[in-house]
Amino acid sequence: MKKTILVTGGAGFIGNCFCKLILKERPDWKVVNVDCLTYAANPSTIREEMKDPRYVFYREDIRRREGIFEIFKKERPDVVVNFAAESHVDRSIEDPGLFLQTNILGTQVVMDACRAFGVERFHQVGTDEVYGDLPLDRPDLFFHEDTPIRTSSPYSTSKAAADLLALAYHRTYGLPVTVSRCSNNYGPYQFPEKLIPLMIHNATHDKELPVYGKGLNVRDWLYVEDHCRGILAVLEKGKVGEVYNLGGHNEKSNIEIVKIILSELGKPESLIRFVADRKGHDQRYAIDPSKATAELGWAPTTMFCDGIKLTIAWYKENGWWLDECTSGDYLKYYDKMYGNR
Ligand code: NAD
Ligand code: TDX
Repeated sequence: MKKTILVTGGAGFIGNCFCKLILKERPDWKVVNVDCLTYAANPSTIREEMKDPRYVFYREDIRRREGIFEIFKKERPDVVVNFAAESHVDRSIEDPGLFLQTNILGTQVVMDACRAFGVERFHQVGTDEVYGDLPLDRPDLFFHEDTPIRTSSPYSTSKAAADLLALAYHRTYGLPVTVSRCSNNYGPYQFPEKLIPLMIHNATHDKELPVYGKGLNVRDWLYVEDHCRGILAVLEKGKVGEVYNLGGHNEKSNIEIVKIILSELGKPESLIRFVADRKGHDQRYAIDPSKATAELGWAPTTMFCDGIKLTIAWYKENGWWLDECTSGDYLKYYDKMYGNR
């Protein structure tokens, strides 16, 4: 069936993967990508999609009500998926204000446009970080959809506020909202400020690998395409007003991840440098995805041992993409974050 799907943040890591998936697997759908291209978006990421007649790109900021309403008026989307966000925890610790503006007020603008023009679905892309963290010594505990919201960083707090606002728009105005909360993603096109691409980039250039604290914090890693298939499953089979956790029971400590990357690249562990810990650093994330599996028939398909090889191979073959990301302001960012750590 013909549909127009409007994706915000579609030039970023996960949003672009989602656009690629829709163009490939839903041949009747038109994809409208609205992204203001912050530092986190390398325009080369969307180069291939731009050639597709079913893909339209608008450079617009979700905080700019007038611009967003204009796009809705022109495109009349059936479905809206909100990926656009400031997404890096360390940056939120340095400058919380922008996170509150984009992640909360930007989401409000997009939902107001949905109400004004009418949509079949507004989907909010959320994170497991809204549940806070779990202790390292309780491997029996997991995040469920009804785990209390208990955020640690300005980033996770802004994402929690956006989730709650979306659910409030459902209850108050009847907006057909769904929310997904996913664990840490990895894969091609991730900006090299996040753990996995940063470590691949540094190891490739024989630079030190800065591991926070003792490297014992645990994250639950999911291949980015599995996340995108989960979002599509929520759109097509999920119940309005519901939250779905997406994750693949793939917990690894940061030091394990770093050692896997070094070994895959044939680089020595002497490159590891333990640095000052992140403020308020969450100990462990671990998703229980059983609701998504039972209700949507969704389960991840890429095993970590395969996904990490695919990912490393992609960054090796596409060094030019990383080089584009790490030129210009990246060096200033890197010095500020890691210079005196
Ligand atoms: P990203 O930082 O790679 O991409 C974000 C995109 O949003 C960029 O293209 C950026 O230009 C755009 N953007 C930012 N502010 C904007 C604004 N005001 N107007 C329009 N566009 C704007 O992020 P990502 O890792 O792809 O994350 C996408 C979404 O998924 C986010 O909402 C994030 O909170 C969520 N999420 C991410 C992960 C993860 O592991 N990366 C896990 C769970 C949830
Ligand atoms: O240089 C580093 N050294 C290090 O030890 C960096 C950048 C990170 N780390 C640690 C901190 C975390 O324990 O690695 C872990 C992963 O860090 P990030 O890649 O920054 O991810 P995280 O903070 O877990 O948040 C991510 O997952 C949930 C995404 O950035 C969020 O957007 C998503 O919502």
